[in-house]
Amino acid sequence: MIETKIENQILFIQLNHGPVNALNEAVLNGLIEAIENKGFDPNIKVIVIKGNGKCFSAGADIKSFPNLTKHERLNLASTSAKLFRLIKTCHKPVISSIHGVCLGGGFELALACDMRIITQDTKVGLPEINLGIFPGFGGVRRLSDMVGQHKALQIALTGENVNLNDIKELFNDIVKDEVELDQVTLALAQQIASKSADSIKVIKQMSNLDLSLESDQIEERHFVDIIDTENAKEGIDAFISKRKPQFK
Ligand code: CO8
Repeated sequence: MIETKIENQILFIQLNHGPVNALNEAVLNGLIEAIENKGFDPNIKVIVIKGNGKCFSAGADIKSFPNLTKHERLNLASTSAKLFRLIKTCHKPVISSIHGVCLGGGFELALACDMRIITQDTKVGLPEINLGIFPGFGGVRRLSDMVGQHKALQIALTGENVNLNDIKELFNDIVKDEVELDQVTLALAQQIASKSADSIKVIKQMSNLDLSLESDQIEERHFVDIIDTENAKEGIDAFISKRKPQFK
């Protein structure tokens, strides 16, 4: 259900649960396993998540809902929360590369990633309300933070597919088709992978912190330490010697 490959320090994770990459316990656990196993490997600098086949994901596996016991529903909720926390806390930036359909839990997964690139014809929305449930993978909270409560509420309360132009701030790029999606995703991942692993890790951590005094202190400590890394020595020396740095 989850396939992985590593190329040029990029971990590619593919959802492979046709026809619409519905998210069930096994798929979510597969994602957790992929990130836990390889997402902390010092040789990996970026993670890309993409759906195989016709879409990114149509959300949670609706067909499994009627048979889930209360215990299994609780497991599904806690597994998704674990995955989304892991995406935030792992040291690598996670890019979701989105095409076709990105609905419900699929959209919530994309929102939990650090960056998003999407094809212009992708169906995006939170249709859970049409099933008499709600976006239980943190989507309303994340969306409120990212596009404002007024837009998040409209999306979640109507269940309508969203015009991408109304939420374009969510995306690093909106591209023409899947060919361009793969090119633009790879170019971004490769560009990041050419940088220092130490800088990538700290920048990702900083992006999750607020502007409190405590966060200032964490940032100060990182700044003091990062200058001692081999990568910083290489980057600074390369600048002074007018050459291209070779980062690890
Ligand atoms: N789960 C299971 N099966 C699905 C899902 C899904 N989410 N979406 C589509 N399928 C199935 C269809 O039933 C169909 O199966 P079959 O061939 O056996 O009839 C097959 O996939 C293909 O679907 P369509 O024939 O409908 O194909 P289309 O290309 O016409 O449409 C769509 C594709 C747009 C994806 C359409 O199927 C659709 O709108 N699907 C529903 C999307 C949706 O409502 N998503 C929200 C799911 S609920 C959710 O994500 C909750 C998350 C939080 C849960 C928290 C729990 C703790």
